[in-house]
Amino acid sequence: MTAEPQAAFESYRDEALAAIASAGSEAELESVRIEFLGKKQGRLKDLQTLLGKAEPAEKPLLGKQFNEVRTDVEGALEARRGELVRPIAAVAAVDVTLPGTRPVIGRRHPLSKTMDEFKDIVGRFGFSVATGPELEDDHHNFVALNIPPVHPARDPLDNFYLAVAGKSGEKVLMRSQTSTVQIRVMEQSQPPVRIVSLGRCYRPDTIDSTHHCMFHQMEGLMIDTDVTMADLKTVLKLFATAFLGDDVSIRFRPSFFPFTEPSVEVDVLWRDRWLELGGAGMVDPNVLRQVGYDPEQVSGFAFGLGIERFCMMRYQITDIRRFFENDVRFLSQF
Ligand code: FA5
Repeated sequence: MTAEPQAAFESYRDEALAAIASAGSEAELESVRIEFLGKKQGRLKDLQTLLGKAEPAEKPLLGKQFNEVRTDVEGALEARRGELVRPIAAVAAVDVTLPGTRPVIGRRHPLSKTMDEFKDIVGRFGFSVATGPELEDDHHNFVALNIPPVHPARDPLDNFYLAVAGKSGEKVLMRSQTSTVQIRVMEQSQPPVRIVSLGRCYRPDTIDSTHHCMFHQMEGLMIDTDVTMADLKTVLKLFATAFLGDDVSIRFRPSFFPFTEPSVEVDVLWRDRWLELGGAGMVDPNVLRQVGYDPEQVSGFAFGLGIERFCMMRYQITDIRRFFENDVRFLSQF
């Protein structure tokens, strides 16, 4: 038997095993595999050529040796691959739901915390939470709230309209108040009703330290057989006291909203200052009729409070714009 193929097998195996052992990454190992085990070209192909040229009588033994060498190299390659991928497998086994070991940078946004607290407080008064869409049609944003197409009350609320029409071809706009949810709830349920709805509103207001074009409101609605302004004042006083922590006073100032009659602005006396909380009033009989309620049988109150303003009071934040700048130095204080 010629020594040439056997020597070639040996040096192939030694070089391959050395290259496999020194491969430091999966990518390097793949290059080694292509060089030593690649099917189309490479060192294994050369050995096969050598085998093909051997004497027929030598071929069975040489073939056996060739297979042993190849199996050794393949085995070493797989073993090395296992070592290289093990760190990733170890990462996969980490329970990502466990608390991290590094200090956490993220916090709940002060507005989210405020909204959660609002829901807790009114939940204790028996109000459940309702939701409604932020993209509204003209009917829910205006008409059902007693604001017909030519009504001047539209002006400050006429809002950002979408270029795309709704399902029935109606104009769609970003809601300008959460009062839209009053209508949606009453359309879908019969009295008694006792809900709040918290969420974003949009208005073409000039942005300054107390106004933004996007802000949050909490709407409240209570409808029953005998609801009065006294109930409204009691609920708002209890609410403000629960949130602000002191025995606060509530003040109603006469105002106008097309969907309540009478309507009021609500102020709270807190730390010797009167601060505006929002608007409120007794639900207008026209609104009740629109949703199929009988104003002779039921009455109710509604209120809409600005969430940012409450949150600013509580945490002594002087500029509403801070809420939406996502500055970690600001957010990490809460
Ligand atoms: C309303 O939006 C009425 N829907 C409230 C209401 C509900 C009245 C139910 C009657 C019955 P008003 O426009 O006043 O009312 O807004 C209510 C509160 O939202 C304001 O007091 C203020 O706290 C907040 N708000 C209004 N506009 C902005 C704005 N651009 N930026 C920040 N907060 C605002």
